[in-house]
Amino acid sequence: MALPALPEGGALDARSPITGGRLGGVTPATPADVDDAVGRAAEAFLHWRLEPAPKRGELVRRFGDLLRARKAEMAELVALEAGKIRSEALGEVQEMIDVCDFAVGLSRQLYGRTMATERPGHRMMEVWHPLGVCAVITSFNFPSAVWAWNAALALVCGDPVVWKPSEKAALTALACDALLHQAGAPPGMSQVVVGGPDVGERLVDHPAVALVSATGSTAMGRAVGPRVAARFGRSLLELGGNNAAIVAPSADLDQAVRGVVFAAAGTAGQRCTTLRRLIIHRSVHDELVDRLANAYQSLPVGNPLAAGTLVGPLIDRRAYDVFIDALATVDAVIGGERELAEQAPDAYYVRPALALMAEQTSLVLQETFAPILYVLAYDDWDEAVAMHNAAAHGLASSVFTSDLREAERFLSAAGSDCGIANVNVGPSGAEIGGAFGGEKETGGGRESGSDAWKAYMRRSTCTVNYSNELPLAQGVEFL
Ligand code: UN1
Repeated sequence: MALPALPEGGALDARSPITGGRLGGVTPATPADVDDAVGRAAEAFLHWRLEPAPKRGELVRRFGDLLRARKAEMAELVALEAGKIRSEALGEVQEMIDVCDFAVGLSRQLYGRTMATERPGHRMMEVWHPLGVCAVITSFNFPSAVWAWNAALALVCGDPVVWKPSEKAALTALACDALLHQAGAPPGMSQVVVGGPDVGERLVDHPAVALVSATGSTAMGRAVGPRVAARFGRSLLELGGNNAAIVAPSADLDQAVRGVVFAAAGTAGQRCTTLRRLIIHRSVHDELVDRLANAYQSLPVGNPLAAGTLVGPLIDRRAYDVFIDALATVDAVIGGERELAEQAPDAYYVRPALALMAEQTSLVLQETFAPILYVLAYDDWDEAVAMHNAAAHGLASSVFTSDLREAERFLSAAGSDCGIANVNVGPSGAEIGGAFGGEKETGGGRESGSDAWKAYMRRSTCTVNYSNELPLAQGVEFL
């Protein structure tokens, strides 16, 4: 496995999980650089907020066009830096294109309401205004799409973006930013600050940052949320999940096998929406486990850019250690071996693991960001839902069933407690049109589609009196 030579840059190493080798160097930002970036963004905001929203949408449309034209190259960079297989890397770029299209449409649909007023000769309405500088903090596993969900919406909503990508995926961030400038982003509207927690903290605490949109671990969110709240800033948190699927007796098992294997082993188990817990009715448990075991044993693991590979590498040694540590204490395991250690000693390829568990231990209930699927059995529906909802996270969830009642119960108020609930669809691979995010330790934020745009704007409730009187609300008499 050989890596391409990329231009040399700064002091921070950019590495590829494909070999563990160095791709190039990136210049890390200092705290003063972060302040400068926020200052430039605040300056750009003063102009951009006055551009009509459909004109702002033009920029995003041009950016989407460039992404279409450069889709294959961008995907190659995503594959090199994050280790995604080509089709998933192409999917990630497609997700950016899709959200650009969505945002362009949205730029003509930032609707406010008018409300019936209780006073004669008055009109009451809400108007949505640009919010201000948005800081976007992203993780390595979706090195471009998650930023695009935020940036495309923020730009049409009138906000500049300062992006702190994962240090593990800085080259992809720089490429996205370069394309956005090629599309005509005015100075200060899109900036990247590369670095570690000190860079993130500077953004989080900066009084001129109106919104901090952060994707990462619950530990990160626990640090970010209160700090932003302490200065009355706004935060949008997307903190991963411990996603489960219930497989009911009536499930179409062919569908369940395909849905489960993609959701659990796809992206080498490194999505926030990865399936981590499989709760199978005892009547179909053994058959489904056999079929999954066969599928897992034949999954092609290897260089993500090679044709036919379905499982690429883990991001780094640390991810591998977490994987091994978790597997050390499970009841029984299928798969889980390290692969290709001789050909790529500094890379970490593993066969995804099925861990058969008698009960939901504390290990099962914590998010392990690796391709381990904990498999559990259940006897009755209420027990399955209770097991499902026992995790601290609340991101994505699924039921595989042909029983209408079970499907509806899963989607009801007494069913899945997650932000995303699916029937006969795995928990990962959500489309951009829906609001993306989850409850509990997932952080409560919503990004991407539906009305997630409201997080990037401020609401002004406006009342106009066009009468010659001055009636007071609630019938109050004064003067
Ligand atoms: C993430 O893993 O951080 O639903 C985002 C999905 C993708 C996005 C995942 N559309 O799996």
